[in-house]
Amino acid sequence: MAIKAMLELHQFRHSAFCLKVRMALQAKSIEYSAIEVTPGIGQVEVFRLSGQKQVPIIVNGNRVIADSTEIIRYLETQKPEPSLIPKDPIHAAQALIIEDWADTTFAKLTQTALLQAASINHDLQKALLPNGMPDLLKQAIESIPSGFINGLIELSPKKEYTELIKSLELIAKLLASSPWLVGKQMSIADIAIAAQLSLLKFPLSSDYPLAGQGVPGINDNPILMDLFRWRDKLDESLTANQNMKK
Ligand SMILES: N[C@@H](CCC(=O)N[C@@H](CS)C(=O)NCC(=O)O)C(=O)O
Repeated sequence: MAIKAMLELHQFRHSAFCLKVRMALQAKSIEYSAIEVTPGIGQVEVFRLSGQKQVPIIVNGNRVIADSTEIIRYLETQKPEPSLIPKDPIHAAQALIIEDWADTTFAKLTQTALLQAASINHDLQKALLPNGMPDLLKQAIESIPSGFINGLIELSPKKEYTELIKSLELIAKLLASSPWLVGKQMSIADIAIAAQLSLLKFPLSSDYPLAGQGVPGINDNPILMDLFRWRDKLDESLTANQNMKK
């Protein structure tokens, strides 16, 4: 195994892509230290390290990798077991297609739903702000009128909501007869979908006051309860994995 002394994960703690990488690290029982990046100024260091400004990035000795998919591919080479990209080539193709859909089309829908919920719920807005942000700045953001944020993100709520529900129902169907989206074990597909689901209902492992919060009409939708239960179970098993290691 070629994981150096302590692998660093540079992240925004509420980013689904960063959660996806944390889940992969937990699944593989790789110890890491999480470095919280301040949006804006903190991204200068991310850029210096990786040549681009987005998180997550990981730093393993002198290797720096950006992008959650690339990071997981890299982790597979450094610690192949348990494998998150199935060995069977057909299963691998299915898992990577689902992962790509989760990171793009599905991510856009979950992000929009969360932004929309936060735009009318100041508590949720406040909970999403980075930990290290000065109180004065937090207060300024809290006082931005909701309508202003709504205007900025140009929502077409009805269409996106319908599309989101349709996608969630399809995922629930895939999981109705198996705990895994592809094959007989957890893969990158499960992790990518579960990470995006967390924007709709934050897992209990999230910090207070975000734990359990989410998008009204979705996080409390009875039709979707099994889906969120699946996500919670996955989250719990990975958290237990991480605790055992310590
Ligand atoms: N394709 C990337 C997406 C990463 C991404 O969108 N990161 C967001 C946080 S969720 C980010 O860094 N946004 C800040 C920015 O774009 O300046 C991945 O899979 O890691």
